Amino acid sequence: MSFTRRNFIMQSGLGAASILTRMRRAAAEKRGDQDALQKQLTADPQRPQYHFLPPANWMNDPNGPLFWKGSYHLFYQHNPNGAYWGDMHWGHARSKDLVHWEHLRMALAPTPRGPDKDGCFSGSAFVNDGVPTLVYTGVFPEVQCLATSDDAMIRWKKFECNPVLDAPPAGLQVTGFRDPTIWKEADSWLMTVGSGFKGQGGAVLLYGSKDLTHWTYLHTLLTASPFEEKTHAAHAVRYDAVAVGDMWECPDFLPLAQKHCLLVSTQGRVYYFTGSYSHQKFQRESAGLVDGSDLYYAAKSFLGQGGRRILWGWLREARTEAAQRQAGWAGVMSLPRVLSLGPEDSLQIDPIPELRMLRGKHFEFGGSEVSSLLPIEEIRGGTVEIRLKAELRDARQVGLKVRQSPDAAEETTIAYDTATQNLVLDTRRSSLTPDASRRVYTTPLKLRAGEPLELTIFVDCSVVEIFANRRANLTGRIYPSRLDANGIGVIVSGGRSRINSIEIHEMLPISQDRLTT
Ligand code: DQQ
Repeated sequence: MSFTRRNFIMQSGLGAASILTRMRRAAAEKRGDQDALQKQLTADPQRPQYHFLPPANWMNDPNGPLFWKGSYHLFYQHNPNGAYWGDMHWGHARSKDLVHWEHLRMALAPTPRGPDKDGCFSGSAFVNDGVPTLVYTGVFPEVQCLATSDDAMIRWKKFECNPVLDAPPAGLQVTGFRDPTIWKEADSWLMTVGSGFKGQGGAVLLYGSKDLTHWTYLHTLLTASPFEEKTHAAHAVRYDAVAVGDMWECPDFLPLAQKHCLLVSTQGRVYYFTGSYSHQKFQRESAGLVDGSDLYYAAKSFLGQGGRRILWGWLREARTEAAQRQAGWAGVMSLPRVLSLGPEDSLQIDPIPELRMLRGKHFEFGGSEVSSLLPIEEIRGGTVEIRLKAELRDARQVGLKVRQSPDAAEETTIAYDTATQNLVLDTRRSSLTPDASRRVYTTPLKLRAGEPLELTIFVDCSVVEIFANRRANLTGRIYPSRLDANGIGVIVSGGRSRINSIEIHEMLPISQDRLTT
């Protein structure tokens, strides 16, 4: 007998009326839960106002960003069941301006008994002969799959012969095999897959294909080398390949000016390698960090309107898992960052100029010497963009306090430390609640003699994103408990500094209800 609702009712021995009543009640409860959750999210002061978020629940990696037929598409790893990692789906949203978003139906969900039955993990989007196509990883075991859609990109159909790659290359003992990226060169398709070798480090595997369905393993595009500081613990009780750097996740390979750039995520950080690429071989020449914080991960780029290379990253939470579940949401998308090639083939990173459309009330001053804390009374707020340009002079530290309560019981400090040549984000006093982590984040920033410090800081409720001198980034999460923790001030210690200019803009929300759309 087939399993229909009618058969189920007949077999269960319960009266049809009573079963239907129960089903209706369950549906109503679910609707009620959703309404209650939406109300909770709308009223949550920690929920960012101008960063992209899913409507509720868990989000991690950005997946398959694509500019197609006049719209920006963003997919992301999403658990629709709660604010915790698991049951990986691909959430989907669309935007005309990279700032305001419209949530769309889920793009990918695990297919029972399919190669992605245990989750649709990270991957990429590309266009094949006019057809938008996704490539992603199915897990247990890790395999690579395809899905396509029509122009609207709303309904995705999985390729019936999935998986197109059902195992890592024969003879290679790899630590993982996931997060594919596909692009075309002449009449061949190329695909990178994140991988690595136990005890040796991460690797990116390169494959080639003529038809997207039959793939040949070519060679490693790059393997780890002594640049990466590794804490090799292949013998540890619980060996974690990503934690020790033996597995490179989410590789992204992109042309940048006359060079190429490879991004990989491992050991909680996103690394970049720039170098030369020809005949399917990559020669790394320069390397660095995309962001100094381990709260920024799984970065993924795409080609935007006007040929700009735009990067998304996942911002993790920095509070307990219990607090995340209770909040009903976890994970934020970074602001979109524009990549370009800087001096000595370093990666130059700027916030997208489109964010300026969110600027509201504004305040600026400049040209004063400062040697202590200078509170800025004219403007306060938990959603601001701050631009500071300062000559360091003989100061030890120059920077800002943000989200400061009037009694300074809660405050977050962002500073450049001239002695250590580090950019510092100090969240030890950011929150009085015990759920929030209290840490000092640092990243190296060497200023040339006489070079002014140039900070652009975005504060958005619980998010802080810092861009320094176009070559250092630091991201943090803060959870001030007090609604009056909104003060801003310039801070100079250990000497005097000249503040050439400071500009503060209130940032407008991208939706009326913190639900993004
Ligand atoms: N997250 C995905 C994986 C990827 C990892 C699973 C990186 O595909 O390797 O949610 O955060």
